[in-house]
Parts: sequence; structure tokens; C-alpha cells
Amino acid sequence: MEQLGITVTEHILIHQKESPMATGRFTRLLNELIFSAKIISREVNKAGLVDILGLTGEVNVQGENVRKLDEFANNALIYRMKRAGVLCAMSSEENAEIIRVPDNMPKGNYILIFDPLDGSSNIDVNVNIGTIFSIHRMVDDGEDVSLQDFLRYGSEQVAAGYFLYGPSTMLVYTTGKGTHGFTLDPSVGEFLLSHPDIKTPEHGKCYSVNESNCSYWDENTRRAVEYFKSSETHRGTPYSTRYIGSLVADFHRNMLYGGIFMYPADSKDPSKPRGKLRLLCEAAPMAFIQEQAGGAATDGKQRILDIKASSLHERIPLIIGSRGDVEKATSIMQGKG
Ligand code: AHM
Ligand code: MG
Repeated sequence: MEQLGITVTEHILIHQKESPMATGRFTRLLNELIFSAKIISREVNKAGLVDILGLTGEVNVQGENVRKLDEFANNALIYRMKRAGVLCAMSSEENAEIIRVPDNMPKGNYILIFDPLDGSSNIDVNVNIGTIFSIHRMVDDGEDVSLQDFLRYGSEQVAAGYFLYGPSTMLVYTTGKGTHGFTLDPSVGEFLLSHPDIKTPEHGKCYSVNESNCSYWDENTRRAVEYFKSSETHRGTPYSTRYIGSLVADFHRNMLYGGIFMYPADSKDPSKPRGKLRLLCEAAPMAFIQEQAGGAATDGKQRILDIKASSLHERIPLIIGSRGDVEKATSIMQGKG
């Protein structure tokens, strides 16, 4: 019989025997995320056709203008996930405070952190955007959920992933047993396994960084980027620049082809001295996914997954991608060359 493909749920069930955390509740959580992402994907796909593009006129907690699709994605996720019966609280890039599941709704012991629509500057121009998620368990089931349940090490995540809204919609996720990619087949409405056990090449051919910020970088950061533009690379030729400005899209390409993505500290820019990307909803989940694909992620000093968050919306420098390239960049950034 023709191979009909493996859905995400089947994939979880197949691996359930190896994974004690793959309980029915986790499958439920993932299925609710998938349903939310299908709804977001539908809106993204018709974005040019209806009056949903453009700014809402509000400013989010990060001080950025909120775009309509951002708000739609945020509301869809909060609405669905509150009712999933498996979470006790959530945190969104768009909300200043944690979002608790109300007492009149069924709760579980999972914590969900998400960026509802990452790469929002690309929404209006039909370029890839994504949803990033990170899942933790409560520190102590017996206690009421608190901020401390969110301020965790990345290494404590039980799962992380992203949905990429591109020419096709993809889900890439890990539960700590490899990184797996699924592509939405719109004709049957299911994500089918398309990229089992993704492995990032040890070195890549491209570097991704917003180089217009270079006057804000310190000298070692500038030297690290210069290295990838030189004939000193392991290839003996410069890497190509590839920068979309959508973390999910830049990350996805580099993970599959090999390469390095950097959003370093703009130490001389008072508006983002600690980098731009958020530790909990961007850097930590991407680091988990990348490590499970054989790559690496640091803040230029230490492994991202070894960093404990000190606030919900903490920003952090991010150097992520092929292990050999990340190690080289980190070494130069530490002044070791
Ligand atoms: P967002 O979550 O508001 O969309 O911001 C995060 C995005 C990332 O997707 C991307 O890597 C980065 O911001 C691009 O920033 P810049 O435009 O400064 O290069
Ligand atoms: Mg983002």
C-alpha cells in the first residue's frame, strides 16, 4: 500500500514507549497548539485579501507597535490554550504579565511560553513568519502557579518548537529526543512527518546577522562577524550573508543547510544593550531545538540552556547554529580567537 505519512500524534505515540513524559496530556497540549497554528496559518494565508494587515494602533509590552495579525495570533493562542485543560498558566511575548488559567476552567501542571507571531516586521510584505513555543512543568504541583514557575533554566524545558508560515506551513519540535519536522498537508489538514531527526551540518556556508548594528557592537563581536566574511573560515572562502529578519525563517534555513545566526548585544545602543531577542520565548526554545539537531547556542559567553531567566521578558544575545561555527564565534567573542 502507498505510504500515507505519519501525523504528529502518531509520531508521539510511536515514541511514547521511550518517553515517559509523552502522556495523553502532553499529546493534548500539542494538539491544541497545532489547532491554534492551523487557524493562525489560515489567517496568514489570506492576509493580503482582507483588511487584517497593518497596525492596531496599540503598543505592546516591548514598546513595539502591535500589528493586527500579531494580535489575532495572540488572542487565538490564549483562547484555545486556556481551555486545553492541561496548563496552569501561560506567558506571551505580547503580554506584560503571566496569564493564569481561571479557577473555573480545568487545569494541568504545564506552563506554556510563546511568541505568537515572530518576525512581525515581515507580515505586511508576505515574507515568512512563525510562532515559537516553549513548554515547562510547574516546579511544584502542590503550589499555586507563580512567576518562579517561568523563571527557569532552558535545560528544564520538556518540549519546544515552532510553526513556520511559509510557502508551506511547518511544525518543528523536540521533546529532547531529536528534532523532528512536519509539513501541513492542506488537503487533509494534518501535519505529516517530512523531516525526521533533523541534523545540522557541523559547519555551514552562510551567516545571518543584522550588520547595520555593527557600530553598536564591541570589538570582539565585530571580529567574530569579520571572520565569517574572510577567507580564514574552515572553507577557506567567505560565508554568504542570508538575513530575512524573521528568526524562525533564518533559524530554519540555517538548521537545515548549516550556518550561524547572530543577534549579539548592541552594547553601545542603550535601547538594547542585552540584545533584542527574548530568552524565554525565543532564545531558549530555539536553543533546545538546535542542540537536539546537533547544533549549539550561546550568548557569546555561555550555553543558552544553562542560563536561568531573571525576568519574564529578559533579552539576551543569541549566537545559534552549526556547532563548529558557534564555537568559533564564541571563542572570538571571548577574545580567544
Ligand atoms: P518580533 O518578535 O517583534 O517579531 O522581533 C523578533 C525579530 C526576529 O524574528 C528577528 O530575528 C529579529 O527580530 C530581527 O530584528 P532586526 O530587525 O533588528 O534585525
Ligand atoms: Mg519574536
